[in-house]
Amino acid sequence: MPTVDASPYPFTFHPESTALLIIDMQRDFVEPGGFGETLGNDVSKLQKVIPPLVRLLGAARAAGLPVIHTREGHLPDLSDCPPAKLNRGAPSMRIGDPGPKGRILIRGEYGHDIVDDLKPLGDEPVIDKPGKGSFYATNLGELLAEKGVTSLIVTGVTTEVCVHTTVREANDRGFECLVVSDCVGSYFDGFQEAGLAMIAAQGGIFGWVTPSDKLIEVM
Ligand code: TIU
Repeated sequence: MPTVDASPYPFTFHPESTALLIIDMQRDFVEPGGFGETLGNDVSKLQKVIPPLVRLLGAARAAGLPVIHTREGHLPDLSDCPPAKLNRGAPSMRIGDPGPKGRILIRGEYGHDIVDDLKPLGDEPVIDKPGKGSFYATNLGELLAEKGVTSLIVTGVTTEVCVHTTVREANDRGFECLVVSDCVGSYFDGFQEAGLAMIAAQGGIFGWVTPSDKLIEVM
């Protein structure tokens, strides 16, 4: 069985029960003029995730692992966006407002879609989610059960928000999670470091962490 050098100890996985999960690699988070920037973030910080993630995605496809993409966003009428999310803080634009890449964080808009470099193939499921977690109000749990997946290779953005929420949800559902350190990204350097440390601390309380080169070598 493939084993990857990881923190806090090596991660062993069965290729037939492991999927690559790519969380929210949307223009709205990684490009100017989207949701991330409206919240006051420097979106260029997330762009460095793309090249290693392109390599990892290629390796996963070549190895035949299922690949699942997620997108955070809302219905055009905002009926799935709780007021607590819509009205929070003082962003420069709110969810649903017209931005340069379409309505902010709305399904079907250009800005809501996945960046070109990581475009899903036709047979790769894309899970649309209204929340930070990938399991909340989605069919991800059922999809993974159908595919017999019990381990997740977790990538995407942002480390301390949607990646962490998803990894925590996955843990409570019994999945083993390997988080790929250079394939997840944060707008905040301190959160990136702490977010990764939290996953592997306490004997791997939420899972394992490894850089992409070690994983690609094993794949
Ligand atoms: N703001 C932020 O860091 N993240 C989000 O709002 N969503 C995701 O992480 N995808």
